[in-house]
Amino acid sequence: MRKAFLLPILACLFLATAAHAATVRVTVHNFEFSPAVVNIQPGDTVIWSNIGGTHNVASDDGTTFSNEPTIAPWSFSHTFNTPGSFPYHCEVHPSLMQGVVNVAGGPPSAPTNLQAQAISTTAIRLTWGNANGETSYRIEMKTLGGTFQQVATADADETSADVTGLAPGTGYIFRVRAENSAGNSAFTSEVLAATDAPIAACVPDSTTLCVNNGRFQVRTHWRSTTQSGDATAVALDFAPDSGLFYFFSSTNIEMLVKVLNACVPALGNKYWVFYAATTNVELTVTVIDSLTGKTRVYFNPLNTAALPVQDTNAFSTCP
Ligand SMILES: [Cu+2]
Repeated sequence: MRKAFLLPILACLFLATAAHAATVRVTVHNFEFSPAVVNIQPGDTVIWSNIGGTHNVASDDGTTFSNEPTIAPWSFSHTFNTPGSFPYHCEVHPSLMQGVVNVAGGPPSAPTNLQAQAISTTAIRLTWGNANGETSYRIEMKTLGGTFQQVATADADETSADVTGLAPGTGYIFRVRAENSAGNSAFTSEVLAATDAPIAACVPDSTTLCVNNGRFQVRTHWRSTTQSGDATAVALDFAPDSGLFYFFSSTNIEMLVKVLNACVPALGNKYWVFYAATTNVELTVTVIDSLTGKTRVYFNPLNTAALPVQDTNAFSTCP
């Protein structure tokens, strides 16, 4: 009795699956795939039809599907049984002709191109490129030298979020991933951004350099495995765009920093921040434009040889 009962159910399931499978057509001509983005269910088939020119289709992973470049007309089909995102291109015109087949049911693809920008003294706006197949986004933040924690979420197809309640003039590191019931995408690359500082004149003191006619305030915080502190500033009267810092002893300079006026079109109309540090302790360098409050923060992790920084995109606050 039990076997006789099961068979019709299996037959019904099979019929339901087969009946569900769809066919989607993509036209190949004018150096494009139309539509370039196709969203399908597992078991669906995509048919590409070339109606003009010599082209092919080749999955970016090099294995899932491809045909040979051939002059029109031709058709090529592939049935997608595995959930996932399958970008592809024409091997004859790889930079012009790109498409993607998104097969539902798997984890989403990762969001792309994460950007972060201060919108106030306490908030940073994140933007990213939309993922595929997500039901939500998870937004994580860490303080410099801290560990990532979730600070916000965003709904499917949202591509921005404001993180609020932050400290002024302070750097934070962000990353975002897409999620759905089947799993999570990879995280975006990590992005560092700083909130604006309150607008105030730069006042030099033992830990504050005021460079470039006193417009830019520079402070450095350091941390070793056993100690930490604010670096001691050494102003250079004869070189007012530049300054030095020491951490442990005035006999032992650790850093040279300078802020340069490149406010001419040929140089990009920016203020530049350059520094070099002869150390492997943790460093947080904070540069504030006292006229606008715009803040740039640079971070070197503990036990890492500090790389030189030549940030020619530091401040778009000319003149
Ligand atoms: Cu082509």
